[in-house]
Amino acid sequence: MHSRIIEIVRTTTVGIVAAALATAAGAADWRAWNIHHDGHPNTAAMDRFADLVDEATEGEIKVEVFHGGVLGSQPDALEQVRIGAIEFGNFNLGPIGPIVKEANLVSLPFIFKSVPHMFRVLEGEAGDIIAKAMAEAGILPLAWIDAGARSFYSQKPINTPADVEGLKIRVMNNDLYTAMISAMGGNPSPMAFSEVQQALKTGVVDGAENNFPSFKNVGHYEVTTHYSLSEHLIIPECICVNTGKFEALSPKLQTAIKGAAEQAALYQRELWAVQSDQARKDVEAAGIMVNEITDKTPFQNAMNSVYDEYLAANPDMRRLVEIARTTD
Ligand code: GTR
Repeated sequence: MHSRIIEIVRTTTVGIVAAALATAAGAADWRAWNIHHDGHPNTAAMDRFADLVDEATEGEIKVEVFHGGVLGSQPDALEQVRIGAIEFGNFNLGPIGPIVKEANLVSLPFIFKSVPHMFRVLEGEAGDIIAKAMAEAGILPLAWIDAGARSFYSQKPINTPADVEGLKIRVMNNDLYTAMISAMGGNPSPMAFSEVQQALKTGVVDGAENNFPSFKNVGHYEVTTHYSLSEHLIIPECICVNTGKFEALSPKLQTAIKGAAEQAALYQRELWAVQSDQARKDVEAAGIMVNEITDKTPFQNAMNSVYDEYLAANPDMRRLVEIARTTD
């Protein structure tokens, strides 16, 4: 081979090997899954998280956030984080319940009195139990974030459980939600989040349930007319990481990443407070009729059979329920 070509090949090879070694020994590119699009508070918070990780680890860990669920549906992404194919995720605890039983505490309808009550429970013993079980399953929660309360929306107002009777309602992937809808006489339809808008539009389902920012961000308000404040579920979310990859990091990097997640979570909670009010105003301005439900007792009573059956089948969950109920 001509000596100049040999030289180019040699230096290029040295360059590639050096770059590979640098990545192995130094900076690592980690991926984060986010289901939301621009304009949702969690999208801004996940972008902030990536910046904070970069800063706190001095560029040793670079996070690329993939928004809009492009890396897969939530159940798929959960599996990918468990096996470490994706490192981080902004997950809702609802779809974690089928994998980590303890996480199901938050999926029991009306278990929390308010969002602050939910955070007090998570910040106490119950939160520790849930976090430990999630970490053992490979999805370690670094920080809890706000997702407000979920309410029903449909083409008619819902004021009592009888109004749900006969309606086909989309739910997230968790047997507790199918039981919840069935207990009101409705037909539950578990479905990926990305399919709900079309399903509402074409009448494949009659309604769904979510918080105001999600209702607005993915255009569900464009294909429904009424949002009824049942607030039947207050489900927290997390910024989570693959347990094995996180634990393989130096203690210094672990502290840096945990700190970044905690700061991003505080930012998310601030954004949430402002943007969920704004989302409500925006959908009302677009014509959505929002109705208060003054007496939620009939909904709560309809859930007695859901609790009875769930706790009979899962007696070990009684303790977590007891902790939540006795937390002020
Ligand atoms: C949103 C939540 C998402 C997803 C979605 C759904 O409020 O932030 O993680 O769970 O609801 O209904 O599938």
